[in-house]
Amino acid sequence: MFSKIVIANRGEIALRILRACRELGVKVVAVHSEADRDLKHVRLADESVCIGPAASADSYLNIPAIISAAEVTDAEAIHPGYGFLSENADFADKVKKSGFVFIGPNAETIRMMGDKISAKKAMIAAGVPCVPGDNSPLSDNDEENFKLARYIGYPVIIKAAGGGGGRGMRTVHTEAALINAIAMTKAEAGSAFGNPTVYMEKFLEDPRHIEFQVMSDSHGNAIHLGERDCSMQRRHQKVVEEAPAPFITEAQRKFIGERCAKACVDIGYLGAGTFEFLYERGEFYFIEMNTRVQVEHPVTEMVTGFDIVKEQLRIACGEPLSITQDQVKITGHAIECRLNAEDPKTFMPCPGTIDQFHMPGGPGIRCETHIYNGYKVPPYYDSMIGKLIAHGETRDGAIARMNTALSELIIDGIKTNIPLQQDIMNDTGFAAGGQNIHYLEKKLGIH
Ligand code: MV4
Repeated sequence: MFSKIVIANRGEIALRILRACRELGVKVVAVHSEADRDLKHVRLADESVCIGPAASADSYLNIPAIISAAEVTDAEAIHPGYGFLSENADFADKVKKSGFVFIGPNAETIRMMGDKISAKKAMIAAGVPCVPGDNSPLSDNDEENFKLARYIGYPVIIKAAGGGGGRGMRTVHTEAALINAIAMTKAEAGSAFGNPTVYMEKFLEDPRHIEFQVMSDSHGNAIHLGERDCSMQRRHQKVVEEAPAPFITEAQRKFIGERCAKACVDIGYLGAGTFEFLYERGEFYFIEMNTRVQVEHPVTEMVTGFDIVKEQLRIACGEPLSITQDQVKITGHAIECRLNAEDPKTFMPCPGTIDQFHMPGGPGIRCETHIYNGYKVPPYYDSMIGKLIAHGETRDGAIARMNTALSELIIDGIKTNIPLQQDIMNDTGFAAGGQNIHYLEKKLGIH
């Protein structure tokens, strides 16, 4: 195992990674911005290095500063967490070339998955079902594009190869709108991602968003840890996630999960990863792969009893996977509510000082947060300040525990989305389970 690593992140995930390091006897270097001196994991770390001003571009995205911090502290590896540099192939490259281990897949794998066309091609080759489309860059030939759209069948969606996570896409319902939509998406993609390449897919109108967690080692072994349903979202921000996905059968889980694991072996994947699917009318369609640990990884940990972050560290230092597929058992049901410092009605971020914090507890409750009494939520970063996870024997049991926990949770001094989460936990549609990606926005009156 490593003796010391750098955590190149902040907030709850930095604390989560620190806890995994503690359990494995790994020393921790916290790198932080000038605005983050009082973060909980910075206080708990063995060493800390200030890497720049509050703005992310000058600190958490400052590659030379982070690598210098690893050098001066004599660390062996860098854990990128999620967001920031976690899916930046150039960062993974530079970390390796500087003599450190990047805790994640190889730069080439990150690059391949960052290009949504090459990702799809790799998945088709591995036998993972994808959304119908031709999986190659659209040409400038209008007639060819008309032909392709007619062949796929309207509605179609034009997506930027360099996009993902909801950025750089346009739906097209009629032939009359096609050519302009391609031109507009190309122009936007060129300026937003530095890559004007776009591709076309069948547009699925009311899918669920279901993703499979995988872990793959450097010895040719890969496992899947089942799936999560992340359909409760607003403007591409997930609000509630759960595992397992309601109404997905053991046979479906095995079929898709085994294909994801095989794909990992085929592409030489390393570490934790997520295969994102759209699920409609009983069929799964791959859309993207995330090459990082995800915000919602705890719901998978709660139903499998498996520590994904500790396993990331073991895999990164060359150990084989600590379990085999037949040791993966899904037990009960877990739900995660994201806790945001925001107005529950307008969704405007709401930074400020937390003057009272009470963490809920009891059987099956897990609270992942870095906040404490007197902590000041800075205005410079994402508004997510933590996550509340409830595990129960059944989905209804998990909802009941989440409701109890939300009623115990006190975060005073700032506005939070706790009232929204209580509203969702008491929603009859949510209680029924299996709602699609448009459900929450419709409930909130966004059309
Ligand atoms: C789609 C789609 C429908 N059909 N692709 C949005 C985020 C990005 N990861 C892919 N996204 C979508 N791709 C086809 N062919 C609908 C979405 C989509 C979506 C997907 C997952 C979760 C929330 C979403 C919200 C709006 C649109």
